[in-house]
Amino acid sequence: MQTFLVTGGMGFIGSNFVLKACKEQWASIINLDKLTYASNYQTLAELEQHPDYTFVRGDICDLELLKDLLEQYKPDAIVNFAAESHVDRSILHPHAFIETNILGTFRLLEASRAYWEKLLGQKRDSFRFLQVSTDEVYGSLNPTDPAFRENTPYAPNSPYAASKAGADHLVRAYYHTYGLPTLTTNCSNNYGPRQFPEKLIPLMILNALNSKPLPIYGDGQNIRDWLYVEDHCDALYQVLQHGRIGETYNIGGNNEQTNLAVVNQICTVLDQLAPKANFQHAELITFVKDRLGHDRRYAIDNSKIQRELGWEPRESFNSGLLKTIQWYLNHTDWVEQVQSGAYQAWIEQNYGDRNSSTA
Ligand code: NAD
Ligand code: TDX
Repeated sequence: MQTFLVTGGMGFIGSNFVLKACKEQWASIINLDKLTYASNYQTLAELEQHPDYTFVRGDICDLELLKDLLEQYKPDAIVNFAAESHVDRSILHPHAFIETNILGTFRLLEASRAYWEKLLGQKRDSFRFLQVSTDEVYGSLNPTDPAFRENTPYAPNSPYAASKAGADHLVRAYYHTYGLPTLTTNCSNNYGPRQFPEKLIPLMILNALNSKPLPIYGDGQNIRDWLYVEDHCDALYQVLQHGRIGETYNIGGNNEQTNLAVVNQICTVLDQLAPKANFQHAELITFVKDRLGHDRRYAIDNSKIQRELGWEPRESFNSGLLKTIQWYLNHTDWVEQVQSGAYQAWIEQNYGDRNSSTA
């Protein structure tokens, strides 16, 4: 069996990838994660005794640690999920985004290059460095613009997007300059189990369950393309196995939705699964001040990954959203853990004074 060094595997997408990798025996996993606010150690508690899983707490900015881990575990691939990932936080406090997303990726590339250059034969030929990136690097689309393709010029608009773009450029440079066998994926908005409830879908589910306002930025007409997280993980595995080195693959759900439509759909499902006696959940919708520099629309053209690797999204938005809501309803312990005092304090500090009006 192969060995993958996964970074950020205690976060949302990384943890879903690690679980799938262990369940479907894709590889032995070494999970390197700093355990920031966005991670929850309990997320992968079920793997603690798994023979193919090792957790290491650490920072991708720590070059010596990276070199030691590569020497010790001799992975066949590195899958870089580790990142600061929340756009609103990047607007308020960009520093950590530059550190982890740019400097951390740079250090990981440096360690990977030193390791890969010493490999021999088949192990060297088959080694891969996979950079897990985002559609936000391409900037914002107008309603009639064609969807992002792999050759769409980068035009990041938020500090988060700019930091991911910087990292992607470094990955590209390490392929072109040193021949490091890299792959880059640019994926649209993921949803599913284990997402930290600062992101739209889990935030709205948990606020609605707790009868709290559902804050919609601006007019609610911003469009995102939503992909179920397990479909994303399958795509990443296909790219690792069969992607052409040095290439970029866009990954999306063919599922453009306005934010208001997404939140209304969550409310409709919750009216069925967890009805309130006196009101319907949609009555909690509250329009609030818009995000600074809020990108209007993202859309992904999936044709390259579909054509070359035969991947396409499988989960429909209706069933994926239902599964996601059910997961949050069935995992109240996990929810309580992530809704700790520190998280609540951050929300109060940053959004407590937001101007708002009830819809
Ligand atoms: P997340 O915030 O849920 O998880 C990030 C994980 O990285 C956390 O476990 C955190 O502890 C860890 N981490 C942060 N800084 C670290 C560091 N310096 N060293 C080691 N670990 C560190 O993020 P996510 O939503 O799971 O996103 C994972 C990756 O996928 C990111 O690179 C993100 O840019 C990308 N992506 C996310 C989406 C999405 O919709 N969530 C879409 C496309 C791409
Ligand atoms: O309370 C909210 N109200 C609201 O209207 C929140 C948290 C979000 N929104 C809007 C902003 C966006 O238009 O919903 C949309 C989705 O917001 P987020 O969940 O914060 O995601 P987004 O900013 O689109 O970025 C996400 O997708 C791409 C991930 O967080 C990134 O890591 C990923 O790269």
